[in-house]
Amino acid sequence: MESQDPAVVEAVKASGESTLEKAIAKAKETFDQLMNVSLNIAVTGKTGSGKSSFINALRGLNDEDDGAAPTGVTETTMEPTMYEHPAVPNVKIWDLPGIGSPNFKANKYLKDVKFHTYDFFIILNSERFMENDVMLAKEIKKQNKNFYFVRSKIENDILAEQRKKGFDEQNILCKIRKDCQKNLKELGDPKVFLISSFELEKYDFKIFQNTLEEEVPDHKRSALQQAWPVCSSHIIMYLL
Ligand SMILES: Nc1nc2c(ncn2[C@@H]2O[C@H](COP(=O)(O)OP(=O)(O)O)[C@@H](O)[C@H]2O)c(=O)[nH]1
Ligand SMILES: [Mg+2]
Repeated sequence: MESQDPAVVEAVKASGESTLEKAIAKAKETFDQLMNVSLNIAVTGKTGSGKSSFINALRGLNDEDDGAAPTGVTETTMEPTMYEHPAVPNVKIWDLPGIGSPNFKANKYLKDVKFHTYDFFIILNSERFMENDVMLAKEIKKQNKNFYFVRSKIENDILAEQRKKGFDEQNILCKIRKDCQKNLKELGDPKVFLISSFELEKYDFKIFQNTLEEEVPDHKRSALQQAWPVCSSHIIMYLL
């Protein structure tokens, strides 16, 4: 199975093996090991956007339950805190402090929360698209990583709009979704989910859960490609 493709020849050379078969075997071993390691997902966004409440919802906990992430109307998350995903092994969800509070000013935030150490991100936003969302998305893109965009507290938007004449829930949801997508188009074009951590049966919460569970292998693969430059995409292609 010798390939003439210069990129493959180069990748075999970089692997330190003499043949493509051996390079694939070595890549597979490392790949299997790495697929068993953790995927670190950081939940980030503005302070008070609902990050900790969202993580509790993902873990099937109420905010007051033992072991739940502290939530509240004042700043409660003072350092990155890890929670295991309840259904997917090796997935760690990190509850990050909020960006933009006096304790975590935007200009120092990335360093303070060790932003570069996570593999995948969820940006949570509870209102209009803001400058800090752009900054976070750009930073994730710069690191060649990916994120989902979650627009939270969506039931509040519905409640406010209900007071207007000609209210149409689907219309409002569609408008918010399109606005998020428009703002994110140049910033990685991520999947957008509209959720309420208080009404999990409504909106996109279930879709979010399913998407995350289905896409964990993809996210691990991308993390692997970031972490292991020798394993070029040409070799990985043979493994999948
Ligand atoms: N209406 C509404 N309030 C929410 C929702 N999620 C969180 N909150 C409230 O928003 C406030 C901040 O939530 P928290 O999870 O602590 O935000 P964090 O600072 O991003 O971690 C708390 O009072 C929560 O109860 C939601 O989906 N809908
Ligand atoms: Mg919090």
